[in-house]
Amino acid sequence: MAHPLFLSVSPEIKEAIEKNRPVVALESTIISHGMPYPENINTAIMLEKTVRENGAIPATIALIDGKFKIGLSADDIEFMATNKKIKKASRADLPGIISRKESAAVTVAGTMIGANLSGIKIFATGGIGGVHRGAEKTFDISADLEELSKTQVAVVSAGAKAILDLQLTLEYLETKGIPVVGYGTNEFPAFYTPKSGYFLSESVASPSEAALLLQNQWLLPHSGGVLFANPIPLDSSLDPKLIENAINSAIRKAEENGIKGKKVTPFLLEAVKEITSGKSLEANIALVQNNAQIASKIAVEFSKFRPPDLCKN
Ligand code: PSU
Ligand code: MN
Repeated sequence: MAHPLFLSVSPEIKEAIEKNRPVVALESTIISHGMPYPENINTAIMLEKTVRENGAIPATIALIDGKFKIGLSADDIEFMATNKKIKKASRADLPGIISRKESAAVTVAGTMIGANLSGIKIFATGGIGGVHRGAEKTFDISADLEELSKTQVAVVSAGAKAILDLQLTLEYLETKGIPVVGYGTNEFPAFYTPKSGYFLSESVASPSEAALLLQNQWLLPHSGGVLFANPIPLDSSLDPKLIENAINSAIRKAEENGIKGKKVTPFLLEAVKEITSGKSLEANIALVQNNAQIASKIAVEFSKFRPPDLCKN
């Protein structure tokens, strides 16, 4: 594929993609807007290490000086973790930021676009954005959902953040034809806890089963992404009542402060962290690590398929 001029892929990742070796994309909004310093930088470094330990090559993605950088340097990661003014870029923000040669953290949607442009098919994150509680009035629905419907990247998540309306998020995913696949579970996880009470019709039990599902998804016409829902490990999971109360207080606080648009998600995550005395942050770190691990294993299995496999019938 011809690469646009605004795509800059690290030599290690470029070679891995060309040789069909496993690569896992990692996002930068979680560093710049999802976690405080220094937990954010430590998590970003830990995730890259986790991916390597599980047999794949990490590709942390951000916009740096107007280029989609695939594979951040240590300096880039430090910049994303410490710069307080860094923007948060989703699909709609990309052309402007690229044209002005600005830097920005990319959301799940933004990371999917960068990954797909460079040929990376597997991406690990914490939780996707979704339909916010009260969306019937605010229309606040993350562009992550639309992106999942059209960009062929697999997103390994712990479900959608519990600050959202999970039922409406699942309905939206269904309408958009996005496969939501439980990893080792038939219940949609609720980010900080493994259970939401909403059940899934699809699940896989192993990385190879997940990789096969991806192959077949991408042989179908007009298919987009796949959302893998991988529950937080039980020993890191939070008490459901504690987290629900914290979320309700955080939402009230956001309303009182008139928080809107892109600021909603970071504001709620920070407020929940304060209310739970940091417990939500610990859980968040544990679940992304778990997702990075599973994503790497899926990437290893997926890399065993070669283009000829796609043509066999
Ligand atoms: N999950 C987290 N922390 C985060 C996010 C998700 O645990 O910071 C980010 C992701 O980048 C996701 C974004 O794409 O929040 C969704 O933002 P919005 O609701 O504004 O689309
Ligand atoms: Mn939003």
